[in-house]
Amino acid sequence: MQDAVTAVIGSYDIKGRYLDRDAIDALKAYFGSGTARIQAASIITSNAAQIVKAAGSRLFDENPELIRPGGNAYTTRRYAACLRDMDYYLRYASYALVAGDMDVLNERVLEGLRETYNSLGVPIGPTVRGIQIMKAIVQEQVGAAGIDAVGVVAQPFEYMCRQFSEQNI
Ligand SMILES: CCC1=C(C)/C(=C/C2=NC(=C\c3[nH]c(/C=C4\NC(=O)[C@H](C)[C@H]4CC)c(C)c3CCC(=O)O)/C(CCC(=O)O)=C2C)NC1=O
Repeated sequence: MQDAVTAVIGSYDIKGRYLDRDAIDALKAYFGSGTARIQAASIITSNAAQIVKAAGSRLFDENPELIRPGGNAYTTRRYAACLRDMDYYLRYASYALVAGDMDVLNERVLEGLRETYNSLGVPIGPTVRGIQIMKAIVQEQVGAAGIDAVGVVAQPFEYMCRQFSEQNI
């Protein structure tokens, strides 16, 4: 698992080089947005249950077939599993946000997930949509709190959506 600092140090260590201008700029950007990232993560933490619930309702409003007989989130057990998955995405997004690096998402969330989803018939499209809805809610809350992180908070959500939409995860 890596963060923005260990990522930079790791890549310079491999080359055996001192941190150059590019490295310093990357580190400055990370530390410069550090407080805002942490404040945004704290908003996610405080509102997690509400964010997941609201995103779930919006997702099922848009895709009612998911919770009808034959839908993948039909039955109380699968409905709960779906919301639990949304909660995983939100929690790990908050970690990646603080880390300033997406590695934690690859390592802890995305690896092998597509195979699992395919074998259980969990549809990828609506899953991606659920993550996008959570992104929009978080951006709204972060913006409303006056935190200058509306752009960086999008990154982990967009990363997960992108990885889901590609083949080999
Ligand atoms: C922390 C990393 C992590 C992730 C991401 C994770 C996901 C995950 N989601 C699962 C199931 C599931 N995931 C869903 C999700 C959905 N169905 C839908 O129609 C919606 C589109 C979507 C919600 C947005 C459902 C319904 C199941 C249960 C499927 C089944 O058992 O038939 C399973 C199978 C095992 C289980 O039911 O617990 C895993 C491993 N587990 C992990 O440890």
